[in-house]
Amino acid sequence: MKKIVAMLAVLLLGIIIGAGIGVTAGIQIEKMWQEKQETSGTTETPELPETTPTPEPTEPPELTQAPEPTELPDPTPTPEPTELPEPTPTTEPTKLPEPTPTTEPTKLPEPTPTSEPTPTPEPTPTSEPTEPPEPTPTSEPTEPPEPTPTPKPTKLPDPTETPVPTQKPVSETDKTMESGFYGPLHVEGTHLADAAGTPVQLRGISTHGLGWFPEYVNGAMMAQARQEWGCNLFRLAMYTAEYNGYCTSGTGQKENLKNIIDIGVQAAVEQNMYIIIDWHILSDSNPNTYKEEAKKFFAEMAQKYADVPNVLYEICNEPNGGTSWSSIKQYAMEIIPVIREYAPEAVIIVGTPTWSQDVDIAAADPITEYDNIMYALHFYAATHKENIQEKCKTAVRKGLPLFVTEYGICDASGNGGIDEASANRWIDLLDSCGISHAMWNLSNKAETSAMIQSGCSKTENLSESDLSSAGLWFVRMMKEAGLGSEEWVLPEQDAAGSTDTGTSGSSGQTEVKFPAMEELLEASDAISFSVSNSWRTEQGYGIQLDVVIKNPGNTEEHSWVREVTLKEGREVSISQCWCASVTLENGVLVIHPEDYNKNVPAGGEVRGIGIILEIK
Ligand code: IDC
Repeated sequence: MKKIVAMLAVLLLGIIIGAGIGVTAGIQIEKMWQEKQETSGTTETPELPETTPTPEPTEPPELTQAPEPTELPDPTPTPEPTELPEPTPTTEPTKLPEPTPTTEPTKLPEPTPTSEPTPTPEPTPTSEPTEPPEPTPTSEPTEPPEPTPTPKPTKLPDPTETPVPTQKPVSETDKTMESGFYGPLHVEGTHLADAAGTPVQLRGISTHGLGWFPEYVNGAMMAQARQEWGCNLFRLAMYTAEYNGYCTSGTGQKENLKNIIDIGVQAAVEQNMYIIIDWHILSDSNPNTYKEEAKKFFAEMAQKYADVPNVLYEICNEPNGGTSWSSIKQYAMEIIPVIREYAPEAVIIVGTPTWSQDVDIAAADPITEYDNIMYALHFYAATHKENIQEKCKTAVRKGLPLFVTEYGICDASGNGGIDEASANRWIDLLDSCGISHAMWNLSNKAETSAMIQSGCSKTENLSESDLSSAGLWFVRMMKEAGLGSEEWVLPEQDAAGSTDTGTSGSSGQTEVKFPAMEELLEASDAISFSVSNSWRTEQGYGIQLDVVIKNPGNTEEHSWVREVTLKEGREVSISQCWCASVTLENGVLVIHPEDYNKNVPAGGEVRGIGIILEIK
């Protein structure tokens, strides 16, 4: 009998030890967070617990074999005539074939053109007649075109109920390592807030796709972003359907990607940063495309990081291709409860229609069933200007909590010219509303939005000369916000509103302006053009025209049409257009209206039409 009791005891002990080992890995990150809680207030950087299942950080998933061969020509040459009123150019007008294979030795080629029907949000006109300048209950842009002359000042007129803070809520305390991290966050009114209800604004950077550039997700890189640049936010952009995407690449890659996320989350805990896990839909347009995968993924993430307050969940990067808000909402209503089951308070960010630009539409019909929900607003400063800022203001006035989880200071292709003036206006607006933001992208890809020089192969410990113009702008912006280390001595600012070529994604580029629009076409009293952006392409120029249709007559004009004969001497083709349809035949541009802007009152105008031409 004694013998039996003794054997049972041994058996029991064995089971307990076994179970203990089993759960150890699972609770490591929670432990890290708890340990940090106990030691908070110090700036030391504790060692990561040795037992955490850290995957090889240096091993980018299968990235060695294919040195970027001849980059495929732009993956999205097909215009997308269907979607209106938001123009939907699907090309990346400024995206050149990757010119420098040497700079991305380890990268794999870009996804094939066919797989990316709609990678780039459209360049949009700088003023959009179809957007109401003032918030209106209807989100449909059917209003008569109304010129929206000047950009709004950065201070919003006080919204009805929810006050918009007019200054950076936490700029002073942000400066130190201990601060800038506020523990678990929640959403109050239009803001993120800490437990005491103090508004919190997060600022930082987004990775490029984890499948392309996993190597920048490492502790040292994130420590630098935090300690030297002042970032308290890091976004992990995990494409679902593009190259090495989560839903299109098989089980091994899924594990790779989750490992990279885990490295990021651990480093974020270590560095007192917040981190966004971004389900980066793009060519898959509608988040419902991979909804079941998304549910599984977010269940796993929320369970794993249930007690890690650093983690925010972004459930669909940029719905596009005409995906409606109601369709996004349906998706959100299935994903949110999955996350909530494990992480009941976690902040969840929902993408909005038209590449996360139509926050005004979301504001008209927000998700009311759950707390701590925010809405993504994305912009690319050289493309998206007052019209999208109006959407931002409209949404904030209606009390919608926004999060700019992605923005660029170049155009919507991620390439092209930098528009610093527009970028600064955007940042002023965000800061004046206390809206958190993350800049696209931390990589050395040869594109303007990449923060690192394409010739730089470092993945940590970057210096000034390793940064591209976009990277330098970012560090400068953070410094000007009172963040970032004084040790960063930045080169003189580029010429204000400088336009980079985008061919190298780096600094030192020369300004590119299309020499003379008058050589190409001429205005009349019925139509005028202005160049809102231009850039060099391999064979010539890309030029973005803002078009104004005028009616010099005394009677209202119905279903207007304009024909403009191009001057000889240049080979011109239409790359994109919006808010009108445009054809080019025998050297004549023929411009037809859309339904909503087909009438021009006597002496009036139609604005907001944009055309991108390629010129050789
Ligand atoms: C771009 C990358 C580019 C990549 C492409 C894939 O910068 O290197 O080839 O995606 O389609 C977004 C998207 C983001 C885009 C970025 C620039 O969220 O994935 O990245 N952009 O086009 N929305 C607006 C712009």
